Amino acid sequence: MFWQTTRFRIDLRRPQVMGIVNVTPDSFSDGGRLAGTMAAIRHCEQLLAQGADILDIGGESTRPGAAPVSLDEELARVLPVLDAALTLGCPVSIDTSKPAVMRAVLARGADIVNDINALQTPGALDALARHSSCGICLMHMRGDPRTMQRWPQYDDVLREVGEFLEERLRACLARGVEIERIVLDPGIGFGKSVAHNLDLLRRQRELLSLGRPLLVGWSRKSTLGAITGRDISQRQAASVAAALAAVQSGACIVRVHDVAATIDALKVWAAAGLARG
Ligand code: HH2
Repeated sequence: MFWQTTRFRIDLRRPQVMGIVNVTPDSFSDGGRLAGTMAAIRHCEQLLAQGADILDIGGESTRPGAAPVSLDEELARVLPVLDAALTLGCPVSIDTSKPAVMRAVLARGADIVNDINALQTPGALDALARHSSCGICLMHMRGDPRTMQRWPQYDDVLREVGEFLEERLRACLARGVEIERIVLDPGIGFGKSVAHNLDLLRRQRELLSLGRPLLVGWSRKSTLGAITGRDISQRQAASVAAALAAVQSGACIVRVHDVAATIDALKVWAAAGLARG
């Protein structure tokens, strides 16, 4: 299995670690934006030094209850970090749902667009279908980040997430997007209860029948806090355990904050011969 992206054809026979780079500074008052940009670029370099395979840069928080960020603000946060990351020799993904951001980052050479809204925003699918080769991550979310945790309800979360991802995959293919450009993500924590998220992990293999690689992000999410009773800053071990369980259940890409720890765990997993193929 491969993931075709703008500059790289990523070999997914070895699990890939996508390092998270959030460029969502709280304050611009103290030297502000430049400091945020430089810190994010340094963070990119650190994640690569730790062995990250892919960088995922985001300029808008998607945590439950997060307020939307304007287009100008998101571009100002993301573009300078993207430009620097593109010189580092690894695939660079941009986490956005805004078609104008997608167009801007693809024009600058971004390798992947990671959309928690699965290209449902008007103009998003157009922007990506017009590009000849960028990678695409289609994620399932119910509702939007402001409201998604209010009443998450499903008859069968696996079936409903699977049907949604299949519909979005078909929408891309109908627009002429090559299938090798697309990976799918069940969207852990996006409009799902603790029980739904755990169902998605336990039965994750059912999603492999969609025929595309799975990208999964458990890192530091609230379900791990509910299980362990730990604050967000203390969820590294739980995050690594969840990433490993996801890979064991067929995920090809894990989206993580704690790259070094995740890579150590995957090395042990691979050395024990637990890797597929
Ligand atoms: N989770 C978050 C953001 N983007 N993209 C994909 N494909 N899958 C995910 O699970 C996913 C995602 C939320 O996590 P985080 O980046 O830690 O938080 P925030 O959005 O607040 O920056």
